[in-house]
This record gives sequence, structure tokens and C-alpha cells, in this order.
Amino acid sequence: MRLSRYFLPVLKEAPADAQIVSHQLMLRAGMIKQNGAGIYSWLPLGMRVLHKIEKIVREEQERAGAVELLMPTIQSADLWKESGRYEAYGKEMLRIIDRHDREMLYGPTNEEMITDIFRTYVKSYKQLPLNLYHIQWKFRDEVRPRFGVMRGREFLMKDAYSFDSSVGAAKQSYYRMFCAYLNTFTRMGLKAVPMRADTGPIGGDLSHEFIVLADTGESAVFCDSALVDMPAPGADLNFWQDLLPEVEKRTMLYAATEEMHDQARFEAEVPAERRLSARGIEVGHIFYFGTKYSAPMKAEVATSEGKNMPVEMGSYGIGVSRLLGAIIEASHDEKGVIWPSSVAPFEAAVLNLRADDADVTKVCERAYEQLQKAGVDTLYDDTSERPGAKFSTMELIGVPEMIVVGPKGVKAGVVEYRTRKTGASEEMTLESAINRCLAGRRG
Ligand code: 5CA
Repeated sequence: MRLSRYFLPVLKEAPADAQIVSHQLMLRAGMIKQNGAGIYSWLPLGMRVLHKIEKIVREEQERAGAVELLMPTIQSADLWKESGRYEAYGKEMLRIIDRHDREMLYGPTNEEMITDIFRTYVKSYKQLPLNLYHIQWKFRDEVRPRFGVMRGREFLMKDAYSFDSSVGAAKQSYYRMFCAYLNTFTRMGLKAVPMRADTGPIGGDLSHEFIVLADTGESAVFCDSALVDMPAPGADLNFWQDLLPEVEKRTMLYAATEEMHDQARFEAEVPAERRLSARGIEVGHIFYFGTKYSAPMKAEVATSEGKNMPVEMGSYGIGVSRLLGAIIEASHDEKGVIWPSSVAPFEAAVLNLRADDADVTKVCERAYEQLQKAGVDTLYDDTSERPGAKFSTMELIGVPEMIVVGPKGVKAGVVEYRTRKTGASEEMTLESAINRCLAGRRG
């Protein structure tokens, strides 16, 4: 992408009401624009990151056996009356009356709708296990929308729903998502710790939140630091074996959110030097709730004995739009965002320090073309801004790698290669700099 043709409205100052660094940086880097309380437009740069996060989420969902579909944002109240949640959900639900006086709502979650889809088509245990997911906008009329995309009213969620014919099988579905979540967040450069959690309005008796540790997190959390240091299961994990050992390795270590915390147990189970009390951002939440929806909504399957039973269910959410905020909270400095390559809006940048110099421009064009040919998402700053402003913008938006081309270097046959994370800069030939960008992207 040529910057001269792009739309990147960066700001010098963040609006005063942005309280946390991720919100300030997202506004300053021209990623989002607020349109109302807790409602945002995704400007081109923000949308790129959103898409990269979605892609990782999709790949890891599919690896764990989940199948994508897409349900609408607007739902009929009738389904929610069947499950008994229509009244119970309260003021967080945005209720709408259509022209025929039908009660509708903007979906805050999709347990009812997916249960309705399931009961229409699936009748036998032979069609199970099944896990269906979508990535769709949700609306929750939060009392206090704040911190930008962290607690929005309209936000993007990945929600998956599992269906099984026994409690044992349903637990394995839960464990598959548990492991998939660890892999997903690791690929985004995050350390997300699974913690026992309260189930709230979704319900059920088994639930974990995935928490990214950050000072600005909304919840207080307590855990064994060994859990933070434990690596994710990794892409080689066989999702179709018994995953209980993989899950237990983690759940045997103490970790709890404020609502579930038991100080006496914490002190008894965790050696003093490993007791971590911190703040955290909830980026994912998984639930096993058995027949809470399938029983009232009569989503039944025939068992091998020919009897009908309500299907065993779980649901699994990831805050896709919230993840942008969480990643920035975990990875930034005083100059701006430091994106991990996997989610960076652009993987590399080419900086032309003298757009009016034909030789410099020729080298830049070559660099841009070669990077693009190699499949590297590249932003080419071909504008005539001053060098200082160009560097500041690149640092603010956090492009991981940069090739800087100026007249002195071109005469000497070299360019400058810089990494955003360390700020380190080296002179080298254009070919070497391009190879470094390709290697950085793989690493
Ligand atoms: N139906 C279940 C699982 S699919 C569910 O809705 N779970 S949830 O309420 O915990 O939401 C799932 C994830 O969405 C949360 O872990 C969080 O990361 C994200 N989320 C929830 N509310 C908001 C919000 N107001 N703004 C941004 N992200 C949110």
C-alpha cells in the first residue's frame, strides 16, 4: 500500500477522555473513530488488524474441529422466551420492535439461535460431536462502556457452540476449545492464563476465563506464576486424543478471578514466591452448561438405545475486537504500538526519505515491489513529509520492520534496516534488508 493513496488519519494528541494507553494509541494511530458511547468505526488500519486476528482465530478453531457459519445480528425474541432468558437478560439487551410490532433484539450472544439451528437438522447421536462457530458483531448495552474497544457496546466476538451425546464427550469438546484458546492467544504474542470463573448470565457449572495480565485490566486475578510460564500445547497437539491431561496440567495450578478467589486456598496451595496477584483482561471465556438450553428448547438427539435425550452443550467466546486493545496493552512503548508480526497491520514498511530524488525513489520502488512479490504486507511511505514525521508515524502505528532509503545510502549502495521492537538499525544492501524482512516475518 502506498501511503500517498491510503487513509491513515493519525493524531498528534489523544482525546482527553481516552484513559488507557491502548485506547489512546488506537485513536492516535487512526485505527478507530468513536461514533457513539461504546460504538466505533474501524478505520483502514484498525480493520487490517481486526482481520488478521480473525484469521488466526479461524485457523485455530478449524484445527480443533469447529466449523464456521454465520448467524444474523438481529434475532427474534421468541427464541429467547423459549429458553427463559428474554426477561432474565435485563437491560443489557437492546430490544427492538419492528413495523409489524414483533419483538426483536440485537444479539448479545447466540446460544438460543444455534440451538434452534441444531434442532432443525440434527436428530441422532451419530451426527455428533459437532461444534459450530461464527465471528459476528454483538451488542450489549453495557452500563459503563469504556476503554475504547475493551468494553464496547457493539463488539466483535467469536462464539462457538459444541453439541455432544454424553457428559464425557461434552467435556472433551470443552477441553479441545481450552487447548485451542491457548494456541490462539500465543500466536498473537499474548500470554493468556486460564482461570476458574463465574458463569454469569450464560450459566452452567464449568467455566474458564482466559486472562491477559496487564496493569490496566478490569479484573483482579490471583494465580500461580508457574501457569504463566507454561508454554501452549502447540500446533502439533492431537485434538482427537483424551485432552484431560493437557488441561489438568494447568487447572491443577491455582488461578482465579476476584469472584472465585479464596485467599486461604491461595496461600495453602501456592508457595509464597510463586503467588502472583495482578490485574487482567478477559480475552476469552468458555462454558460447559449441559442441557440448560437444549432441555427447554427441546434440542434432542436419539441415543444408541433409541431413546431421545437433550443434547449436551457448551459455548466458547473470544473477544475479537477486545483483543486489539489487549495486544496493545501488552506490547507498546512511549512511541507507540509494537505489533507482533502475526497481527501487524503491515508487516514491513519502506520509507522514502527523499521522494523528490529519482535515484532514491527507484530503490524504494524496487524494495516495495520485491516485498510485495514475496507476499509481505508492505506500507510504502512515498509522501514528501519530513523524515522526522515519517519515523514518528511508523513508530506510532508499530510496523515491525522498516527499510529506510536516503540519498547518502543510495550513493554508497546501502539502505537502513530497522526493527520496531528494539529500535536497532543497521546498514546493508537492499537484498539483505529484504531477506531480513522475510526472516523476521517467519520468526
Ligand atoms: N456466549 C458466551 C460464549 S460464546 C459469551 O457470550 N461469553 S462472554 O460473555 O464471556 O463473552 C465472550 C468474550 O467476549 C469475553 O471473554 C470478552 O473477551 C468479549 N466481550 C464481552 N463483552 C464485551 C464488551 N462489552 N466489549 C468487548 N468485548 C467483550
